[in-house]
Amino acid sequence: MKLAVLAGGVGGARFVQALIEVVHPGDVTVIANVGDDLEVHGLHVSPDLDTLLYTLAGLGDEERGWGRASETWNARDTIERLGGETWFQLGDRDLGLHLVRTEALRRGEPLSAVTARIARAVGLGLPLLPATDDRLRTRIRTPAGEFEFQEWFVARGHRDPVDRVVYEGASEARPAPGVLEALEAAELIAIAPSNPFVSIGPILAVDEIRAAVERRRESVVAVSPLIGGRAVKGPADAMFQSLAGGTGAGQVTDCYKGLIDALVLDEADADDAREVAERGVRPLVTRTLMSEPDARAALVETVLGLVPAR
Ligand code: FO1
Repeated sequence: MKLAVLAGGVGGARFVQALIEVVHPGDVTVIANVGDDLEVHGLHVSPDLDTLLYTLAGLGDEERGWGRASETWNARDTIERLGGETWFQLGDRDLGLHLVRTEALRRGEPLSAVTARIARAVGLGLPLLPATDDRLRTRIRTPAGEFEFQEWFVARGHRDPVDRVVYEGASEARPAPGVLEALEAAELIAIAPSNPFVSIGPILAVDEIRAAVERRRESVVAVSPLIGGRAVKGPADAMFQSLAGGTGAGQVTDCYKGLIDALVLDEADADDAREVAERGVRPLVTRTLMSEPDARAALVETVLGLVPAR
C-alpha cells in the first residue's frame, strides 16, 4: 500500500506517526513544506523537515513539538550573553544538524540529498522529501507590514492579522527529485491536518506539484486541521477567519478546490458535512484529535479505508 503525504511540521508529523503505526513506514513518502525555512546565525534551518525528521525518528521533544528531546541550550545562552539574537532558539543538539546541512548546501549538495543522508544517519525508515530544492519562502502580509514567516510566527508571536500569504520563489521552483514519482505511484495521496495556508500552501504553490495532485484528484484525501472550528495549535483558525471568511469545513474544502476527492472532518464539525458535499467533495466524519489514541486509530482507519482494494 503506497501512500504519499503532504505535510507541514507538528500536525504533519503526528499524522504520519499515526499512519506508520499501521502501514509499513517504507511505503509512506512524506513531501514536506520548506516555505518556513530560514537562515539563523548563517545556518540553514528547515523547521518542518526537522520536526518531521525528529518526530518520526523518535528524537523529537514531544511536548514542545519541535526540536530535539533532552536538548541543552549552552550555545543559545552564550549567544545571548554575547549580545547575539536569540528570538529563534536553536538547541545544542539541533545545531549539529544545521551545521552539517549548511556545510553540505554550501558545497552544492541539494537539500533533498542532504536530507536523505541525514535521515539515513538517524535511522528514519521512510522517504522524507522537501517539496523543492529551490528557494521558496513564505511571507506574511499584515497591516503592520510584510514579514518572513518565522519573523511573523515566532518573533511577533503570530499576533498580526494576516491579509495575504505570499510564496516567494514558488513560480520558479521545481519539485525535488522523487516528489512527482511518489505522487504518481501512490495509491492514496493524503494531505495532513496541517495549516493549509502556511504548511500545505507552499507545497501546492509549486506548479508541477499542484498539477500532479490535480491529476490524481480521485485518490486525494485531506484531513481538516480544525476541530469545532478551532485549530488544535497555532494560528490556523485566525487565518481561516481572515483569509477564507470563516472556520467551517466548507472553507477548508475551498482551500483544496479541484484537488481532493474526500475531506476528513471531526465529529464536532459534522454539521458542516453538507457544505463539503455541496462542493463536490466526499465528507468523512470521524474523530481527528491525534493526541487521543482512539481518535488516532479512527482517523487512520478512515484514511486507509480509501485505499482501493487490489
Ligand atoms: N518555534 C517557536 O515558537 N520558537 C522558537 O524559538 C522555535 C525555534 C525552532 C528551532 C528549530 C526548529 O526546527 C523549529 C523551531 N520552532 C520554534 C518551531 C517552528 O517555528 C514552527 O513550529 C514551524 O516553522 C511551523 O510549522
